Amino acid sequence: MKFSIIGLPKSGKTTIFNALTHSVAEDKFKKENTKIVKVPDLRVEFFAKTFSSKKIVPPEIQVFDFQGFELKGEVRNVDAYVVVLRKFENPLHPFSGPEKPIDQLKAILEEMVITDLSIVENRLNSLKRIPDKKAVDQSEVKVLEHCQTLLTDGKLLRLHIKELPELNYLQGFQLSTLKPSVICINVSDEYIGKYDSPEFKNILDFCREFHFEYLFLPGATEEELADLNEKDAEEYMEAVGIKAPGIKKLIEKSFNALNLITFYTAGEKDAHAWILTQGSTVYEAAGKIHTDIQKGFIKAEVIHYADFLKCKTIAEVRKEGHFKLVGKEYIVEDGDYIVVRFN
Ligand SMILES: Nc1nc2c(ncn2[C@@H]2O[C@H](COP(=O)(O)OP(=O)(O)OP(=O)(O)O)[C@@H](O)[C@H]2O)c(=O)[nH]1
Ligand SMILES: [Mg+2]
Repeated sequence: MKFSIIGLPKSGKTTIFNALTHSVAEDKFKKENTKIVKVPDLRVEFFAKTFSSKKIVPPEIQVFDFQGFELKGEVRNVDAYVVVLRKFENPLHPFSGPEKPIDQLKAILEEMVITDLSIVENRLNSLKRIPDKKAVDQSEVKVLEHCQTLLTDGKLLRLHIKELPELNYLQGFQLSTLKPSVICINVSDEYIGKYDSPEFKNILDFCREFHFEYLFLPGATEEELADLNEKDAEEYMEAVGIKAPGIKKLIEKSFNALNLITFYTAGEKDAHAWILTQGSTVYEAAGKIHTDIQKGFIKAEVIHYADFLKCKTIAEVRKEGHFKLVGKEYIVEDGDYIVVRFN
């Protein structure tokens, strides 16, 4: 899973990148930062303990942070965006964008629409230049023309194109308005605990109307928190009035935006968390583990984490009858522990 942190220049992208990735000494002026974030996951730790696994493999996401604001190349080559909106004063680092978060978001979305429209129109033009009309897939042309109409009307493709055949045609283009975005309002500490104040009402209404996941994050404070040990972090959080590090919430929201769930495999060798799209079958899950396991799939044994928690050992789980023997079509649930039987 890959995420790009985007936002207008000096909105606090690198600050949030540092908080998220626990990098303390990042150079704020580097053009591009990237890091793998191991997502904290209590369930994989539980499975590791239960199976005395030698190694833990938590879910991983790759995060990118770019200087300034451009929707070019690598920036777009991701599964989702974290869109940072600035709501803090910093006279040393003045901001040239609009003061209100909602206007920043509208400017960013407008840029996404324009970029997507030019990609779609370029593709349409190159298809039109092909002399042999029979060589052109007319279904693709139809899908692109539909996108062109939507984008010309300023619409976000994500809210209008949801069916597989259409989505398949658009897969390779990295269209920004087709990707989920998590809106992250980067606030100064004075706003902590005041997120329901009237001045945020319009941005929150906007996020709800357009189905964006959103959250508030005091970026500078979160960056400092990431640098502290657990005890100091707790004291600091209490002092500023934060219940839990916002970064965990950011990951949660990103998972929601992408409809992701986690399933687990575990044994002596390792306890492994795997990321999967909600609604996937156990057959697809097997493919994540290994193509050979998918090819030879016979049945799978499934136990939900919650049942495991009640029983503690696998023998007890079996005794209590929490084991489900399922076929290829079983839809994996978030928190399932899976053993694939294959030949
Ligand atoms: N007071 C305050 N300052 C912040 C906050 N977040 C970031 N800053 C400061 O604002 C300045 C810009 O933050 P960056 O994280 O570098 O912003 P950026 O979006 O990465 O900027 P570019 O990469 O140049 O586009 C830095 O000096 C940060 O320390 C915040 O929540 N509160
Ligand atoms: Mg930066």
